[in-house]
Amino acid sequence: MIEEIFIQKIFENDRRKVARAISIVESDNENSTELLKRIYQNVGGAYRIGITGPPGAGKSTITNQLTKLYRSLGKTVGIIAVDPTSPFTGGALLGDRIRMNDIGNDSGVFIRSMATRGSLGGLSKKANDAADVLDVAGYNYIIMETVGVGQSELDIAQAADTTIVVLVPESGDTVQAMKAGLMEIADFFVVNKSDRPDAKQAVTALQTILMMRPHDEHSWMPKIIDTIAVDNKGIIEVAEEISRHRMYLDQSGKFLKRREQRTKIRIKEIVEESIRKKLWNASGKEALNSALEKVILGSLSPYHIADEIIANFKNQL
Ligand SMILES: Nc1nc2c(ncn2[C@@H]2O[C@H](COP(=O)(O)OP(=O)(O)OP(=O)(O)O)[C@@H](O)[C@H]2O)c(=O)[nH]1
Ligand SMILES: [Mg+2]
Repeated sequence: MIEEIFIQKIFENDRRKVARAISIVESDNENSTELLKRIYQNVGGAYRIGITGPPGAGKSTITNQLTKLYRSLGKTVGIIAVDPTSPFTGGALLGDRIRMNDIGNDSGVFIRSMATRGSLGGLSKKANDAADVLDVAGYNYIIMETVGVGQSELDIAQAADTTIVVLVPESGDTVQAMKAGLMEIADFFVVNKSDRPDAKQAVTALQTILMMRPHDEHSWMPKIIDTIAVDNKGIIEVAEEISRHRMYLDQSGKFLKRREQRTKIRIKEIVEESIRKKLWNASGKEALNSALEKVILGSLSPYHIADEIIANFKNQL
């Protein structure tokens, strides 16, 4: 049972209550469902930015600089970092941690990290739920940083209004990005670490790949922006491109379509998570374990057992 005063405090952006609310949604229990239902009427004010890319590309550095830029414009920023090695979790080098501190102590910034370790399923659901909490707390921008490696991480990055893919000039990075499915989800690219020698070639190579993709004059063409995030170079251009993309979404009517699509995926995710949890409750697990021997000895196939478990599950519904 969640008290009304608690919900009100979240809407007022009471930091401790917001932190508590995120812990509740991370726990993913009945309280979490109740909380998310009750705040939902206020969701939708924040603009969501997904930042993804290979490990160490500079995603956190860009997030940090972008946040400082938005703060200087009077905007507030909520950050969700899904990455166990991220500086936001304190797992990084001292230098990175110091850089994070200068935004971490700002009352207009809320940083939350979520570990991928140990939470295989539902990560994307939890990250989106946490984003809803920050949204209703009134943050203008929500930045979601994920390492672009697994499907779950891609789902998170894609659940944004604008998705940025960060690459570095190293040869092969672009090829890797293509393999990881990063090319399809990018609204624009950032080639960070442009202080490195091969930066120009990397941008050209990326441009060539993008030109080969089918497009016409009406479709959105992802731009490539080179940055040196450590020196705060190119960050204004990143912010401008976010605004340009936002305007494009608004004017083309794609903004609502995108949110519609996102909502659809999200509902499916919630339903699937809920079924999965119910399915493997105590009786589901027991049925599975007690049937194993018969399957190993060959008297029943795994499909027989699966049918039985599903039939049991239907009866419980
Ligand atoms: N030379 C150079 N180094 C940079 C630049 N931007 C970031 N770095 C450094 O690259 C390292 C990784 O930066 P992060 O911002 O932590 O990268 P990340 O993508 O968030 O890393 P993970 O979250 O661990 O995947 C740090 O040591 C940064 O200081 C840049 O433009 N040039
Ligand atoms: Mg990081």
